[in-house]
Amino acid sequence: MANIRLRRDIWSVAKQDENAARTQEWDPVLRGYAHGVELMMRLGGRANRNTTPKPSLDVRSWEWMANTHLTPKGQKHMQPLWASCAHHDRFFLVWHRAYLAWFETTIQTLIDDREWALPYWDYSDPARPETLELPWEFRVEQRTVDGKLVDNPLYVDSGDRPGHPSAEDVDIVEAMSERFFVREFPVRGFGGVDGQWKLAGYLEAKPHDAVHDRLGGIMGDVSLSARDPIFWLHHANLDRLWEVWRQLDGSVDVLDQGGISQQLASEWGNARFAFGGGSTIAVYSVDDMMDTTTDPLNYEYEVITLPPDIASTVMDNRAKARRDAITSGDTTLPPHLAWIAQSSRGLIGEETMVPEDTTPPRQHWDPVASTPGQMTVGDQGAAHPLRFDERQMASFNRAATAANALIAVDGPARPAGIIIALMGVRALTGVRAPVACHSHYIVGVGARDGSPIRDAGTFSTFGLNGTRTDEERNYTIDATALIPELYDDGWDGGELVVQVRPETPSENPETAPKGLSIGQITVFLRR
Ligand SMILES: [Cu+2]
Repeated sequence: MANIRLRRDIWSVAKQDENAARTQEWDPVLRGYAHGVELMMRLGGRANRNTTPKPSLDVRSWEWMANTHLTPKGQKHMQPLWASCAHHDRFFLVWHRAYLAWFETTIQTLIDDREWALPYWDYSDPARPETLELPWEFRVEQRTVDGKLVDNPLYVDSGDRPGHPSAEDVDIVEAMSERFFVREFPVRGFGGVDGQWKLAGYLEAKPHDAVHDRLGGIMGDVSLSARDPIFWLHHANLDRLWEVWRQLDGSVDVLDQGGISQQLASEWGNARFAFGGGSTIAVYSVDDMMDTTTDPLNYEYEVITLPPDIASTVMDNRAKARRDAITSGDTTLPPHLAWIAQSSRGLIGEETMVPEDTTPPRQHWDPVASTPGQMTVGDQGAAHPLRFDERQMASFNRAATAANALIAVDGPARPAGIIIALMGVRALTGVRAPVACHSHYIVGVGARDGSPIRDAGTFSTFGLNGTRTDEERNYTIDATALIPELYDDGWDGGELVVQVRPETPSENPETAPKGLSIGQITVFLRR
């Protein structure tokens, strides 16, 4: 049996300050990493934007590694297994797990150390705000090896890595509060959605996309991001957060989840991920990826518990979602158990002992309004009034009134939820700015034309900058929490103004990113 290696928290092994990182010998974990990265770079590729397309490139080189994720626009000499990453996709977590395993094995071979394991960058502990900044080992231009100052292969020029995430960007409460790996569109699961639409799961949207975008530069450009040595520690952390989620009470991973589509079940059972080229190809099955402590993975994480404050908020959110499902009749529990749950709630309170559902609650979301065609979002943002379709509303009202017989109403029924879906989002082309679109956008809603716009949520556009111009993303924003405020604003429940704007408009309109085009905006109401 192979040894189980420990993937360490970078903060357990990193130096405390700049001077120490430059003048003292590093921890063996980081020494091994720097050595491995250096050897890979010697075989081809650097941590910058320059691409040196070579027809004969070593499979173990830095460039081959990075191109396997995605290749820069206009890349020549493509290889069959390049550009194979899965984004905004339910395979996001499992594909990247295999990718990291292949990377880790490559480093082990190059540095001839079978015990070496990739460290992870944990940035999501509110009690350690300093962890939002990169460790010094990734920021000093030179380091000390055997008493001599040498170039640091983990260093990236600040122009290629201009920023760092905020506490909000790395907030994992929303992701960890979701119990199910996949949900049905327009609702998202922890890891993605089931069905035909492509949509990021909660974890991929945040912290994954948000951290990429906030570091900016190479990391903010999906086609170059794997050239930055911090990429691998960011992804090791996301892989760890999947393990953190899996061990939380009530989490249902995809294979244990009831009600998933036949297509997903067979995709999940049959998927294989291949890396490398020529005579050195590594193949991983999804099955191989479901237990990190067995072959071929053989690793564990130093910490897979949530910080205490986050853990209590997450468990409260999960309990509340469960009570809501029971009281609204959305539960998939067998009727007698649902009845016990419902009738004992008042007597026993919140700690009712009822088995956890392994199937997501049944929810009915009606599309009630869509934009007629494509809209563009420039530097100043754009707003669209959406009148709800009368026939859709008639059926929504009938169903909603039947479900809540006690609150019959004349006008539109009060929705139990609102989701705004932005479908077919692309970056506009023809740019003078370094990027085609802003990295962060805010979605706001208003009761009617002229009403105040209330912010419903944000999305990061990681994946749209640096890729093909026909690359598309879909985003959903849950505006349910704003329903009371919309009524305060005099909402008639028959229309909604949807606004999309960059979080930070450019200071200089001349060099502003051109922005986004949105194929369609759809408003969903929950009965
Ligand atoms: Cu990534």
